[in-house]
Amino acid sequence: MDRTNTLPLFERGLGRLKLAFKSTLQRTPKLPAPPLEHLQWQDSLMAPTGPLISDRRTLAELGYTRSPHANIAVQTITGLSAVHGLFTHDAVAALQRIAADLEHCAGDSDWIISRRTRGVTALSPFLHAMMRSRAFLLAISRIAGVPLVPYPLLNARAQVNYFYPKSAEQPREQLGMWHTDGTHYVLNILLSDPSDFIGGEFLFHNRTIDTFDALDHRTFETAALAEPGDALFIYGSHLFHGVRPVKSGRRLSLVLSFHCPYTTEDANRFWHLASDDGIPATLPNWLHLQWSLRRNAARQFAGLGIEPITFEELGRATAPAC
Ligand SMILES: O=C(O)CCC(=O)C(=O)O
Ligand SMILES: [Fe+2]
Repeated sequence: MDRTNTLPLFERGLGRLKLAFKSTLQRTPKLPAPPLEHLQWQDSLMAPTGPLISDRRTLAELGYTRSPHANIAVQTITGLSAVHGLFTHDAVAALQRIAADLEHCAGDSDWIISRRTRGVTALSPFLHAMMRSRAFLLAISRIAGVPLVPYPLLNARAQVNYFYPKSAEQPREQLGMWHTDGTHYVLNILLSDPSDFIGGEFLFHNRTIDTFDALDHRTFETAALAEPGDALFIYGSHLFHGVRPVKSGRRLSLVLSFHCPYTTEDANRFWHLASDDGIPATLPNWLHLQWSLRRNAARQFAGLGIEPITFEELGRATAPAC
């Protein structure tokens, strides 16, 4: 990869603070009503044979020696995993349609991803039901190596990203800057057919975050996303990643975040959220997040109306209660 293809790095420190004030002043107007959906989530929309994993590296294999969770071994947590055939063709078609319909709620910004619709589980009953399905959560938990629930904060739970090439109407380059996510467990699902766009590669740095250098491409890899519906699962708070500009066609993706209810650690920081949502909206969200993270696992699963997913069910030793 040559230098002209280098992605910018998302603001840190003071830059993120400035963005928080800018976002406070530039709140987007109230969103239009979401489109009506005729599609309903059913567990049969997941491939009966389960997904095929073409690449799995634990956090230990990425170079981490200490686990971000006091009660879970670093060798068991997935750092990245390339996931194929998680959904049936019908499910991918449904997700593509929902993502395309949700674009009328999308906003443009200077944030990591320039064009996206956030909080999509609140806008789509299909996505809402999918994220609360025990079968779906169990499949993602198996990929992650730890039991998962949907991320408690609605805005950060699910988003659809839209990437187009530069044009007269859209002179700004749309890309996903180099960044780490504000959430730990993140499933990045490519919805467009890779043959329908040029560029838009999902890049990641294949080592720990403290070894990241945006100008040193030797540790960068491209995720193997070959079909619509293919996904890269990442421990997003500990893996630098980004999406290169789309040169032609369009690229849509669905990004879902999860939380391990047997842990209380969370990667999100007030200023990370505020740089996205502005300060006033972040205050109540932040308090709600802190309260949610402190509920025990049994209550978190009960809140979803499903039987708890356990470490034993994933073939792992129990994590100490916390
Ligand atoms: O669009 C993608 O494939 C991933 C984007 C991403 O990293 C994010 O939304 O945090
Ligand atoms: Fe990301």
